[in-house]
Amino acid sequence: MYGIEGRTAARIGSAIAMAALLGAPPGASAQSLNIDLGTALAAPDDTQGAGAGQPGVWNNLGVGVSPLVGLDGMPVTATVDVGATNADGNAPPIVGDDEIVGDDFILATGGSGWSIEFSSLVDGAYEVYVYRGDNPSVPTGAMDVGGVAVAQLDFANGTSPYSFVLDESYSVAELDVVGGDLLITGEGAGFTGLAAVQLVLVPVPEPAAALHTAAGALVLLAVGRARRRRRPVAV
Ligand SMILES: [Ca+2]
Ligand SMILES: [Ca+2]
Ligand SMILES: [Ca+2]
Repeated sequence: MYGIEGRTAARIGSAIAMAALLGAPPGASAQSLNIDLGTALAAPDDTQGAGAGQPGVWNNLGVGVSPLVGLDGMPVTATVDVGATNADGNAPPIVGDDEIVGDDFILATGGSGWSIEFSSLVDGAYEVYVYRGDNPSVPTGAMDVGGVAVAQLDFANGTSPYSFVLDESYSVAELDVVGGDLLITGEGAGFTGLAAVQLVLVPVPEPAAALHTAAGALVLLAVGRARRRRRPVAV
């Protein structure tokens, strides 16, 4: 009898361990990020979802290495290194909330180009949104977003006042982050710049959810069997 109980307990234990493993918080949601580039204006409001439709706290970044906060305002492990001539690009007048994103931007002069290098991101599939500034003299330049070529965004194709229009004021690249690193660059003659970046970590619900459900069913099954075995025999 003891042996059967022991094996049952072991089965329950392993099932619970598996469920805990599969149900463990992936820390994934913490890696979707809103990043406003340019320090001429303060960060956009938390309600600003921009092109990604992703409201949350915006990091307000200039040039150099910066820590990052997630959409909930809490620090994340990832950091970013922004390379540009300066973070002073601006495009007054400011007409509407969307221009808080587009009216300030990092600026590269003399064809030097700009770069945004993330480290220690959570690996996975991302949608990366990149935004031009609201200035006719400062296109993005031809971009490389984590190995994906993205055509230059410039004011000539844009809307007025500045608003979020796909392939006019912003573009989206889909890619996989491996090893925590993501490099975004822009190159072109004369002035180039970038106004904002949004990282959207794409959830992978199908296999994970199915496994999670299967593990949960296994636990219920094991517990149910154990209870039946433990039921006292009527005298
Ligand atoms: Ca800003
Ligand atoms: Ca403007
Ligand atoms: Ca900006």
